[in-house]
Order: sequence, then C-alpha cells, then structure tokens
Amino acid sequence: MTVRAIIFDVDGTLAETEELHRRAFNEVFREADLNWTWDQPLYRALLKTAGGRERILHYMRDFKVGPTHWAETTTLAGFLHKEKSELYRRLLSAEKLEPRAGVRRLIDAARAEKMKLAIATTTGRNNTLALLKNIFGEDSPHWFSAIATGEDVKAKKPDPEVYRVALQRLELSATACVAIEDSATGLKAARGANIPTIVTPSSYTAEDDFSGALTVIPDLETGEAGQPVTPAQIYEWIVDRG
Ligand code: XBP
Ligand code: MG
Repeated sequence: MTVRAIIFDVDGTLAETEELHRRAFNEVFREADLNWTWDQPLYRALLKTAGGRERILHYMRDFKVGPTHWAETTTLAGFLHKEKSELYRRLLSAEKLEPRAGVRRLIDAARAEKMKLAIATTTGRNNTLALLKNIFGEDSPHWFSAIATGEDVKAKKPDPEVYRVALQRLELSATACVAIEDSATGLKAARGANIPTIVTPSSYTAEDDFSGALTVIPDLETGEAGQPVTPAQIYEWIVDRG
C-alpha cells in the first residue's frame, strides 16, 4: 500500500507565480486608467481572497473604489480579470519561470513509481496549462491524470470543491492521495476534502496558519531533515500522523 496520487496546487506551490499575477493586475489597472496599485503588502492581504475576479471585487468593496452599482462592479471585475488573465499568459510566454525546489524531483519519482498526478487550483485552465508548459515543457500537461481548476467549480478555495473534483476525476478516495499546498486557504480546501496535506509556504504565505498540515517544510527539496521529499517519505508521514 502506498499513496496513489499527488494533487498539486499551482500558484505558489509549483512555482512562485504571484509576482507575475500582481504585475498583470497592475498593468491592466493602468491600461484601464484606474488609479489602483497593488503593492506587495496590500497584495499579501488581498491574496486571502482566492481567485483574481473575486480579489478585484473584494478590493473594490473594501476600498470603496470603482462603480457604485453592483451590476457595473461585477462587469468591471469580469472585464479586468479577463484582460489580466490574457496579459498573465503573455508575460508567461515571454518569461521562463523555474519550478520550486524539489517539485520536479518529486514529480519524476512519483511518475517512476506509477503514482498518479493531479492539479487542484483556483486559477483557470489556460493559465494552468501555460504555467505547466513554461516550467516543465510542452508535453507536461499529459503527466497529470486530472486537472481541476477554478473554472470547474462554483465555490473557489478555501471551499473543498476543487479538491473533490480532482478526486472524482482521479477516481480515488481522499485517503489514497496527498495534496501539496502553499497557503492556509489551499490547506483548508484540501483538508475540507479530507486529503492529507503537505505545506511548502511561498513568499506570500509564510505567515499563514498551517494547523492541520501533515508537515510544513520550506520546500520539497529541503524536506524535514534536509532530505528531498520522496513518495516513501510521504507514505510514512501519512501512516505515522495521518
Ligand atoms: C492562487 C490564487 C489565484 C491567483 C490568480 O491560486 O488565489 O487567484 O492569485 O489567479 P492557487 P486568477 O489555488 O493555484 O494557489 O487571477 O486566475 O484567479
Ligand atoms: Mg497556492
């Protein structure tokens, strides 16, 4: 018996992408002649709202900016988010990102052991595919048996729905899988679906509360004792602590 699948979060877990998302938000705000700038401290706070469109709506509400009518507010948020998503992918096609430390090693080890791989993310499908191709190469989307994104759900993280969709597509039970997340929001979503979860905090989430995680480690290369995380190690953690 071993772990049958690893379900990866995307932003902050596979790669440090949030600075690119933030750049795309700010450029689109500028292009739309909006006097909005999301600096890093503000973006850290705004990241508590998962999903770019929801984040823009939350910002307009909290900072009392943008149109006063609800219908216009949602139209503007939808427009800005669509533009931002296209710009994010243009930025990704011009800039090579690296996967976070140890991610590629664990993926290769899991594939060698015939474990399944999946994705459970808040961002959209095109963004996900563009990032996978950027960091792992053109063929890499085929490594994943299930890709569940924000487009597949009614409620985004911290709601567990995206993890439930991933489990359904994998045709596996929660306890046969492990999730890898970088944020408290993502951890809550994975735990809400009963999936044991490893947390590798990212640059924006280091201060989050990770209670309920199987382990919190700097990254998949460093692990708990300076050793790269392996499928066997994950199974041991689940048996000992799950
Ligand atoms: C993290 C998020 C996303 C990104 C932006 O996603 O909250 O909203 O910040 O992506 P993940 P969109 O679940 O992968 O960590 O603007 O496409 O929503
Ligand atoms: Mg994340």
